[in-house]
Amino acid sequence: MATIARAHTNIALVKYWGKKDQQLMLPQTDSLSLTLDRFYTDTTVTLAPSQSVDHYSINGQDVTGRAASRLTTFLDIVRQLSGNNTHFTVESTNHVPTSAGLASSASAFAALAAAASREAGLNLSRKDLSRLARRGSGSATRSIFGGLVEWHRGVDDETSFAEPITEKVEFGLEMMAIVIDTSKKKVSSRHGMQLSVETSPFYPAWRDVVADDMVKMKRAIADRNVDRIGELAQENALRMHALTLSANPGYTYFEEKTITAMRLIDSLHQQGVSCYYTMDAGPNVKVIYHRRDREQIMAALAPIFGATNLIVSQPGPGITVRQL
Ligand code: 2P0
Repeated sequence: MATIARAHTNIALVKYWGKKDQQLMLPQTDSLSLTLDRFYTDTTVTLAPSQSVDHYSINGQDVTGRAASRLTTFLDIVRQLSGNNTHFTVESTNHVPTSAGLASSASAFAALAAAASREAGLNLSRKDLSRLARRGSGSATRSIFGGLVEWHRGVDDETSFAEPITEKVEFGLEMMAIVIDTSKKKVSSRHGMQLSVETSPFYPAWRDVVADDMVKMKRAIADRNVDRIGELAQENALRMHALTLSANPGYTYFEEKTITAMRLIDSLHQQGVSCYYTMDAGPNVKVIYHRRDREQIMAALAPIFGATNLIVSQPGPGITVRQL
């Protein structure tokens, strides 16, 4: 027997950038994201009573060292919850277009939470799966659900979970990833966000920004207003990135091509095309727009970035789990 789960990645429109409790993975603020259909992880988990340790592979490569200990720490939580101390074999495949650099711990830990908990005999609700995925990676909390998803920061393990705002996003909202190559080593989001919490003088203001943006973003979603959603997401992303520049030591995820993309989208916007950008803990840029404007945006970006580096994604579904 084995259990296989598929989870899609998500991109935050109101960002999570900082923890209040690093052990329980409680965030400082709420956040809100769009799950994408184009990028996902399939994870197969098998109980392995003969093994004295867990075994992992990602895309056919064995996982060892720090990455493996992080996975074991997570599976220990599953063992504790289920009362089943057996070890696991975990095989993950990331479905991300070749070398796009968009692989994400969000889909990875959401899929692992779903597959491992079921394989260990638990039958968790989606809310409880979201709480469990949170222990692996903050953004994974939201990848249990499809469409537009809100993560309530909560005050403890019980109250920090995600829930969908609308799982069927049928008003034209679309996202295009601009793949920007990087060979530079980035600051991990885990380390980066902690540095921002501890050293950025802007951090207290960020908490207020997010509280305000959550209300505004939910109103824009209720109004099915793609233009307003994009505008708010861009503003929120820029303010998140101000927390990296204002940390001590300051750092940035932007590269030259990131800035080039931002300027190009700004100029398209000034020409009357409704398009906006958001960036995460890396140089890639995601464009937010209404699907009717896709061709026009592609035509403007392709000569600079190359058509193969533009990946269009629709809103995606929530987690699926099946036992083989
Ligand atoms: C987000 N990001 O809301 C934010 C915006 C990146 C920028 O969540 O330490 O991999 O595992 O909780 O979830 C990336 O951070 O960090 C992230 P951990 P995670 O999507």
